[in-house]
Amino acid sequence: MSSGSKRLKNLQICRPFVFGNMAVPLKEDRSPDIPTDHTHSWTVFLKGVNGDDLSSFVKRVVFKLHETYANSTRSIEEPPFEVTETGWGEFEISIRVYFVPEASEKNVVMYHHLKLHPYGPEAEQQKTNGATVTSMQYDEFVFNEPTESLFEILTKKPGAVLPSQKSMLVPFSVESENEELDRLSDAHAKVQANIRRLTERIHVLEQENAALQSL
Ligand code: SLL
Repeated sequence: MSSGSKRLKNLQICRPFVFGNMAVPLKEDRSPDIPTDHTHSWTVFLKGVNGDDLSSFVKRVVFKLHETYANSTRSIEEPPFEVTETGWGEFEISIRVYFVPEASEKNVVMYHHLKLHPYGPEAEQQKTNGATVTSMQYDEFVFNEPTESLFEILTKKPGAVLPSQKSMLVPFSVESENEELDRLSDAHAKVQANIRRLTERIHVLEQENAALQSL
């Protein structure tokens, strides 16, 4: 094993991020290069929270667009991890994140439904104003028992760790995870038993009801 690829036991380290899109309706003064059926300009993105740079541990982000787009698989190798396009329709975008090799982490995929049209209580108002639509969500990369190299990258590089992020170092162990799994399967068994009991009860009541109906 090369140095740094050893894993740190009983440790979990998280990094927050947001992903989603913003969109604006195209105006009258649109570029003549934009196809006439296109109605919006949009950007789909994945980025750190509070301006955090993810590129110390994110190697590449692959955005998979609808196949109506030319070269629908867009691989972005450096920040900003985003794709800007114009179009007419909403669709699901897959966002696959590849980590630096030192991390020895599998890639992860998220799905984002591209939003072009205002939604929610103020939708009509926003539509009239041609307001920017934003649809995004918060999530966290969770690294269980990270490699020493990844830990180094996430905590030791200048500017890589904010004091508040120290609280994101929480104990993790295979044992505590197994205990959690035991608790979950106990709970599952109890719920199943309850469902069985209630199903039988319903069955009895239905039979009683049928008997009454036939009187
Ligand atoms: C819909 N199911 O019908 C969706 C598909 C596809 C949107 C939306 C392509 C632009 C172009 C474009 O906007 N596709 O490359 O010409 O709403």
